[in-house]
Amino acid sequence: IAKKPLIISTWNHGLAANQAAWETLKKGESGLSAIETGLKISEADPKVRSVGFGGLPDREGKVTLDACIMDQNSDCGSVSFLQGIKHPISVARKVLEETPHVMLTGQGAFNFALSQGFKEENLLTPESEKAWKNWLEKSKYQPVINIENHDTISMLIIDAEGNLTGGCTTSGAAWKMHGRVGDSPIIGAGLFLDNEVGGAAATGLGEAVIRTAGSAMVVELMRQGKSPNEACKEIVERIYNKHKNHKDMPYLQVGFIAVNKQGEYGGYSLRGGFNYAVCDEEKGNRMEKPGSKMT
Ligand code: SD4
Repeated sequence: IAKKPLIISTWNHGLAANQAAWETLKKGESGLSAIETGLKISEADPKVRSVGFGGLPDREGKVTLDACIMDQNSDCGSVSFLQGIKHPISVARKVLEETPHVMLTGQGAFNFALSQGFKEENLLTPESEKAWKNWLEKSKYQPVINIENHDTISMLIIDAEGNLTGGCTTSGAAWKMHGRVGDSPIIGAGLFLDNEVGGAAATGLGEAVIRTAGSAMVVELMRQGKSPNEACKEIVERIYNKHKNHKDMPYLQVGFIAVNKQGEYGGYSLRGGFNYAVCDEEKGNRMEKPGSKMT
């Protein structure tokens, strides 16, 4: 039975992010503030090597970040290929609130961030630099499934009034080509919501999520009456069918989380190992493990 408010985030690092987002909601702040506050926790944590500060770099040793945020009015803001700014989710929010656009990328996103008062910082930690130097020895691009159990963080919120907000932030696939943009800043791929229906968000190999418009499709299936679990499962099945003979299949992982307008939530992944954090009034903040197509 559904509970509102409810917060759901991908992976183990979702727990700390949920906690901060929950406290923000409880203070009476907006869903956008809760998303931003929650996701900033992962972005700032150097131990999370797949998001923000301390994220693994691209093959040129540069940390490049993707993030987006979306609200109940379908307003959204997104940054991609952003370097030198610790909190891309905050810049994405500024794109939503302060510009006539949805997406800013690369140097333009960086210049915009500076104009909004963000400071340039070095995001490559000694640990991540060392990992990159080790990688250079073989220089083989092969995404790692369930990277350290924290890949992208994607978060969905349904507030006490039943309004939806969502966000994603990531340093993307480690050792990607310089300039590569994943699913996470792309509305419809890494994140989508429709306040009449529900919201969905993705983690995993962004290329596969973009090819299939993953999160938008999950929301559309919920519109047709599928539960969040069923909708996530059907899209994972579709992604599997499209990729079973694809070169990406050996390292393909995708996972979705979803919440509907009633506050029912769910998730599903291609391979096992994916989990998400859920927070509500009744059961508190905990990890849950969704079903998966493969082990
Ligand atoms: C992306 N979904 O950029 C993100 C995270 C990732 O391997 O690193 N996937 O594709």
